[in-house]
Amino acid sequence: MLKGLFNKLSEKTPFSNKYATDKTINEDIGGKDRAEDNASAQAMASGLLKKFKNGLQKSRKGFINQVDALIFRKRKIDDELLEELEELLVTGDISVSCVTEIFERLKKEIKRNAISDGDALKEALKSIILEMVDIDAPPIPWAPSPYICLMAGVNGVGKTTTIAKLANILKSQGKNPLFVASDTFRAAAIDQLLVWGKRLNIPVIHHQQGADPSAVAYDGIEAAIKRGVDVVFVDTAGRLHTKVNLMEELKKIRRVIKKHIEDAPHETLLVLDATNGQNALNQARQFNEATPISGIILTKLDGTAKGGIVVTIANELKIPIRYIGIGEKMDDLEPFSPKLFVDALFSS
Ligand SMILES: Nc1nc2c(ncn2[C@@H]2O[C@H](COP(=O)(O)OP(=O)(O)OP(=O)(O)O)[C@@H](O)[C@H]2O)c(=O)[nH]1
Ligand SMILES: [Mg+2]
Repeated sequence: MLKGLFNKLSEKTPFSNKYATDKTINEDIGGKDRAEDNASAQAMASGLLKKFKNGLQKSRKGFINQVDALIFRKRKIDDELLEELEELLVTGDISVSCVTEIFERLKKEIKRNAISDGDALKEALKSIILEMVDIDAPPIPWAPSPYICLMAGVNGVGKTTTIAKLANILKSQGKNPLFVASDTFRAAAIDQLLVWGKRLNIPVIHHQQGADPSAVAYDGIEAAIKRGVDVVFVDTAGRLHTKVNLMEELKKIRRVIKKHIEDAPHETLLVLDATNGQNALNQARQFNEATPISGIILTKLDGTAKGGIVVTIANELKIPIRYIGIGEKMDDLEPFSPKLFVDALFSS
């Protein structure tokens, strides 16, 4: 079981690949070192589970507690229980079409008598949800250099803060990031990025408020090439005079970036606020129509009691969720691990 978890954690633990993760292999080959490595990796995994559990505390105490209460109050698995469960999942921000899919599968399991009690029902629900959030995608390679990440999303979702958190993770892995302040809509947006740059010792390419965002991006990529930086984060505005402008601006920024590097941006990461519920899904659809989104960062999961939005976003869009934001602190951004997410959500 741990093997899958290890693969998922590979971004966080770049050294994990070289270690055997199977307990029997460990014991057979012997080697105190390997056993110790495994123990420390297990400790890391359990530390992360704890972090996920804390971050998802509101959802665990919210809709998952209600699911538990329902299943164990009723005990008998009948149509009434299933109907109530359906409603609960929808109120937990799992979209109607996802809930329909979940129940088609659950009912099949019930029919073949694979589910006979509440525990089995909960386990089946957990494994269906795990499959739904587990979008198969190779990890972000963060190469070639400079690796260009365009950050998109409506205002207030956490783009700028997430850029800082991500850059902080990459710096700790020895990478050399650069910030580009293409949100020129508000002076405060440029200042905010400058403050993060100063705090993290990361250079910021910026113009004045009201400048052309694409021109800033052009200069930013040019500077990145000249300076030999590894990763570039292009911050963009979440609010312009109209939504059409916002999408057109993003397209223009992409075109301008391509003038320097044809394959760039290598990532277009859409930041979504988990507390926006179904609205987040609508935003994702709109952005994805305007410009191809390569990954999603779901912020503020700590602020919602309806963690089901993760299921909706992953399953409806089939775009990988790359990171989740679980707090306001610098280290409150974690690579999204489907297994850890589901384990944390359903844990007591
Ligand atoms: N609780 C919580 N707050 C977060 C998280 N991520 C970001 N925030 C907060 O959300 C607020 C908005 O964050 P910003 O990074 O300024 O959002 P933005 O998308 O850049 O906003 P605009 O520049 O206005 O488009 C800040 O107060 C952040 O601290 C998170 O994962 N959890
Ligand atoms: Mg911002």
